[in-house]
Amino acid sequence: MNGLPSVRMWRRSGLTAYMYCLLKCSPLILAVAVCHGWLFGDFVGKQKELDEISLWPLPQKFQSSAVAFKLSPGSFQIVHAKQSSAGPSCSILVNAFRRYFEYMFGDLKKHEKSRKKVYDSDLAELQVWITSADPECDGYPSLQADESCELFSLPLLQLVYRDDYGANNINKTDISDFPRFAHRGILLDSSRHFLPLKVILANLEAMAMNKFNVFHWHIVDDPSFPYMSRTFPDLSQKGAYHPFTHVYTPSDVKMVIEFARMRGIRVIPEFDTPGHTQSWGNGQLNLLTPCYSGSSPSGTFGPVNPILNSSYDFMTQFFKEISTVFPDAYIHLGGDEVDFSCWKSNPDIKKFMVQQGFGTDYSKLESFYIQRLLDIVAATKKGYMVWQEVFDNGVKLKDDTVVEVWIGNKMEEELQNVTGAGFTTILSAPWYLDYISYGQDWQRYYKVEPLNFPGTDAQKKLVIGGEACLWGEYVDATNLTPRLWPRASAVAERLWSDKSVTDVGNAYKRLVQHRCRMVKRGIPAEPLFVGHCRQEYM
Ligand code: CP6
Repeated sequence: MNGLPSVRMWRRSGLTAYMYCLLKCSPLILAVAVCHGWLFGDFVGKQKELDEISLWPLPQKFQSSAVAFKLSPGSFQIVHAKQSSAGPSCSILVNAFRRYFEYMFGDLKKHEKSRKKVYDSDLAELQVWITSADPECDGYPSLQADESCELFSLPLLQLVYRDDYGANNINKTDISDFPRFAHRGILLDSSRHFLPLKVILANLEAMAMNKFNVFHWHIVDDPSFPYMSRTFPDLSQKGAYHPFTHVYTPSDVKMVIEFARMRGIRVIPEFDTPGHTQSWGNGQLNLLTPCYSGSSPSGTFGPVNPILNSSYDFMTQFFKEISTVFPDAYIHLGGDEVDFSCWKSNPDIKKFMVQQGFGTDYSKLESFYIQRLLDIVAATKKGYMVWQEVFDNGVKLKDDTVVEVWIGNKMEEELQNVTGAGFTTILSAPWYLDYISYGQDWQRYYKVEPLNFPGTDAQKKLVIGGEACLWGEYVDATNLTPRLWPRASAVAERLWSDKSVTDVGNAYKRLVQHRCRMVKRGIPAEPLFVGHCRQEYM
């Protein structure tokens, strides 16, 4: 330890990891930290020029030298440092060591794996030193997690390349890194089409490779209700596309949350009300507003019925369950796109409007509902996120509410208003990845500058990040992954790297390689343009 430069390092999920890399060939001890996402893949093609090292997203600072070491599976290992506060029982690290070892060497041929001879230039081991408390590492990632890391010498894998002889090489590199924004999310929609567990897990893996740290799970919506509720089993029994095959059981949900936790990813479920709730009505009698045609019910239903106490009793029980199933401190409550036509048709609602003095302003009724819902959820000790309409309608929000700005026109004005009112906000308006067009639309996502709106420094600080949204109308397991990647990678770099990282040409070169790394790891990420990967898909 003595004589080493002081190292401040890796914190994910409340962990600080110090990684030391011991060289067998010399008494010199090199300090190394590994952040997830640095640890994968090999370079495509022959890469010797340092400026071709294709890190994605680009670290805040890094410096590479021409000094190269060999990595071979027979002589290299990842271990806990003696000083580490996390022991062999730290599930996150044990899991990560295994994963990264596999990424590094998994594809080597048998004879390469079993090479006995050790060379002087071989790296012997990587020591991981955790300095924070939590030795079991059984916590969950959070918005407050410090994800910064500083590392000396040898961050791995993305820096690993095959030389002309097929051996793994790694250049001595120092990296100092931290995210520009704390909330870097992907929205997936499992209601328009059911997304099999496997697809969700594969995309969590891709998210980790791109340093995304929030899975915004738009789990239910109008077309189907795949979330299996313990309290209200009829919701999925009657509201899912199929009651057994197209549902997320409690153990499925647990698996998603745990798989995400291992990768430093938060799972924020969205249960969108009062609109977008058609499927809820199948399994919960009297929850939705009956629409009228003239003086009689038409047989169709609208948003959640905001004038019945039973609606609020239901929400109380339902969100009590949700608050225990999902460990994250936040739940997304939706509140977008409420269609007033059904409310307007219903005589009981009209009467209630008069009683409450709402006149004909149905956004007041919407706010009345949301206000009560927010109070219900606040009582479960959770924070909440909402779509921008909730703020626009003047609902009174708790101080820690996160307002998601999704409407494309007047986005700057909205950011100005939301932050001007003192609320934290995330941006998804420029990153609707369900919209596709010919050509390299990733560049459009890449060029967005989230803080490009009029406001004070204090206001800009309230923008805590953004989300790439892949709504599910035209997306299911067959096309989700290639439609999302590497297009979402552009958003990943915008939210992670420094504001000054804007060179599209340079990004293109790195992203081409990063995309090949994803392909190599079995993620069918689509090509950016003409070209090839050394290791093609399948
Ligand atoms: N579903 C839900 C959607 C959308 C929203 N909420 C949506 C609206 C407009 C576009 C894309 C998606 N499909 N529940 C809005 C947040 Cl362009």
